[in-house]
Parts: sequence; structure tokens; C-alpha cells
Amino acid sequence: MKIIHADFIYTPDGFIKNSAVAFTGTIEEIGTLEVLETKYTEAEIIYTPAHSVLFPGLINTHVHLEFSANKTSLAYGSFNSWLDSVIEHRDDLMGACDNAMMMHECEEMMRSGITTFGAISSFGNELEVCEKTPQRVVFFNELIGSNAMYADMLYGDFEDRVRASQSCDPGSRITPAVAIHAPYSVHPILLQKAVNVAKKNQMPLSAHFLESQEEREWLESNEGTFKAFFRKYFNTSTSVTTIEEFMHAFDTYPTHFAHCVQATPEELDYLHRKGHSIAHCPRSNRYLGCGRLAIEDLALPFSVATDGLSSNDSLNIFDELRAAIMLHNDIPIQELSLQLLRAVTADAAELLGLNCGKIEVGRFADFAVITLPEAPVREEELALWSILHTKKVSQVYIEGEQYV
Ligand code: MCF
Ligand code: FE
Repeated sequence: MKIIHADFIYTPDGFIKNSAVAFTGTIEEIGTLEVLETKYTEAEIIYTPAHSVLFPGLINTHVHLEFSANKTSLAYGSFNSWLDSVIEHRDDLMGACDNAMMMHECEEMMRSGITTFGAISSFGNELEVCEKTPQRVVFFNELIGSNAMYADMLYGDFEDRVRASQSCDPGSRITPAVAIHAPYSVHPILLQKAVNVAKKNQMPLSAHFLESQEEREWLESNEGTFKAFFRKYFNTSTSVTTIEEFMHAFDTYPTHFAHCVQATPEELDYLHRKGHSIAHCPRSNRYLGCGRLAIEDLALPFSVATDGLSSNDSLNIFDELRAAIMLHNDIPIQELSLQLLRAVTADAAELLGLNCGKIEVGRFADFAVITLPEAPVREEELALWSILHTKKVSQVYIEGEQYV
């Protein structure tokens, strides 16, 4: 048994003061240090630095580790030029991205307090790293391919990757999962088969959806900048699906949709009624010229995620939260800060179906300790100060073991 004490603890009921948490691999009890010390006389006591706040480990629901080599190769500014640059540089970027580089990014995430992440994997290249890293990883095996001619081959490869992620050592904390790349890039037959795999195995399911205006235009009217792209690379002038058809394919299984920046209120309402959720990637959306997701109008639950270094400059979740604060400049800042913290903890865990994300008895003992530069003058501003003052966290625990 261990007991950790901090000035403040972020719980589902808000920040509590002068309390401590007793834990093994899971959280056993929350109470005052005196009470817990008396009850668990053998426990190791962990004191955190002055002005610390104990958070549940943070969760980054959507990241592409395979693109970690990108610094300036991919074009930012518009989705169309980004897509072209992915085709041009993808092989080089994949080639330059080795295990050491991906492990470095997992460590970077860890130093920002991320104890769980959702890895979107196109080729399965990052499985070894995800097995080695102490973090929990929801391993989203991505299915991509719009040409029916290659469907069997692509599906076979997808099945192999799913199997590989299912046969990881349980100690590696990997949850096998399924990702559909996007409506414009996945043939409806493949899509349905992949949804069925997720459903049959009760795996988390995710898909990029309505990220850019260009995507919307293509799906709605076979027009816009995607037209030249698909003609050039895929020799086709019609989309494989429509927005409606794609959405309906997920009707019977809750899915975590990335982006949805260009979804209409009616489409968002439909997604909400079907029990879906959104991975909101503010910096990625800004960098690829996709616009802003109006989170102030969202009824459905959402997480906040970094996306990959293919459309970002860091995988630090606090950088992402600070960007979200700047991007959503009309939402009252204290309210937004609280909402963002919930999005990367309790809400993210629930969306991914994991028993973490909350400091609550019975949850995994995954923690991130952040340390403020001084005592907060107004405690009602703790959420905002936590976001603004944290570049790196001071301690990280996963299933009760300390890693930072
Ligand atoms: O989320 C961003 C932007 N939207 C779509 N895809 C990707 C992102 N970052 C990486 N990707 C990958 C995707 O997983 O790009 C590949 C897919 O494998 C090629 S298609 C753009
Ligand atoms: Fe993505």
C-alpha cells in the first residue's frame, strides 16, 4: 500500500483540499492523511512538492505515432495541400520513424502526464513500442482503402494486425481496437466488416469524420479539391459513400469520431442520439485549415487529443489544452478549463471504456502530479492555473508504480 498526499486532489466532485489517496494497483481509499496513516500503518507515504495538485493520469485519445518524424515535410494551412504532401512524403516519413523515435514521443507524452493514449496505427509499426511503454494504449488498427479491387488484400492485412494486437502480453496494458480511416478513403463493404469486428469483440471503434470543408464537398457533391486528388491518385471521380450512408454504418455501435468540425447541427444531433462521441483536436484542425469545432454547442461527449505529429508540433497534452483555451475564446475561461480537464480524464476514459480517468475508489491508480509555481490565490481558478502553468508534470504513476 502507498499513500500519496497533495495540497489539492482533482476528484469527480471537484478539487478537494488537504486529502490523501491510499492505493495499490488501484485506488483503495481517499481521506485525510492522518486517518489513512493510522489505518494503513505499513504504507509508504509519498509527499508531493508544495502547491501540487493530484490528477488522474491524463488521456490522449487520438495520436498517430507512425508520423513522429514529421517536422516540416507536411504542408500545413489547408487540408488539400496537407493531403498532397502526405502522398509525397509518407514513405520517407515512415522510413525515418524508428522505435527509438516513437518511444521518445511516448516519453514526451508521459512527461506531460499522459498515462493512456489511443494510437491510430496504419501499418502496425508501433505495436512493439506500445507494448514496451508503461502507458495504457488503446491500439486502433486502422483500415483504409477505397478501391474494391484491393478490398480482400487490405482486409486480410487488417485482420493480421488486429490479431497481433490481441496477442500482446496482458502486462503491456494494450487494448486492441479498430479505426476506420475516413468516409472518403474506406469502401463501404470494408467499413461494414470492420464495424462488425469491433462489435463482435466489443473493441473501441474510431473514425476520422467531417474534418475539412473539402471532405464535405466531396462527399456531398463529388466536387472541390478532392476531385483532382482522387482523379490523379485513384482514377475516380465519385466518392465511395455519402455522409448519411457513412454515419448510418455506425448506428449500432458507439464510436469515437475524430474532428467533426464540418458536421452540421443535425448531423451532430444524430451522432448524439446514437451514443457516439468526438475526439476534438484543436491544434490539428487549426494547422490543417479545417476550422474550429463549436464545442460550446456540443451535446455529445468529447475528448481533447493531440492527433499525430503529422498535424501538430508536440504531443504534450497541456500544449493542446492551452491551444484550446485560445481557440475557443468566447467560452468563459474558468468554465472552459474545467470542461477541458474533464475531457482529458473522466470523459476520455469513459469513451474508451477504461477503468481510469477518475480519482475514485476502485479505479486504476494512474496519477499525474502537477505543481503550481505558488499557492493559488483564488482556489476557484485551480483548473485554469493547472493548465496555464504546466509544461511538464512532476510525478506520474501507472497502476500504482511511479514512472516520472
Ligand atoms: O488526423 C490527421 C488528419 N486526418 C487524417 N489522417 C491522418 C492524420 N494524421 C495522420 N493521418 C493518417 C491516417 O491515419 O494519414 C494517413 C492515414 O493512415 C493517410 S491518408 C491522409
Ligand atoms: Fe488523426
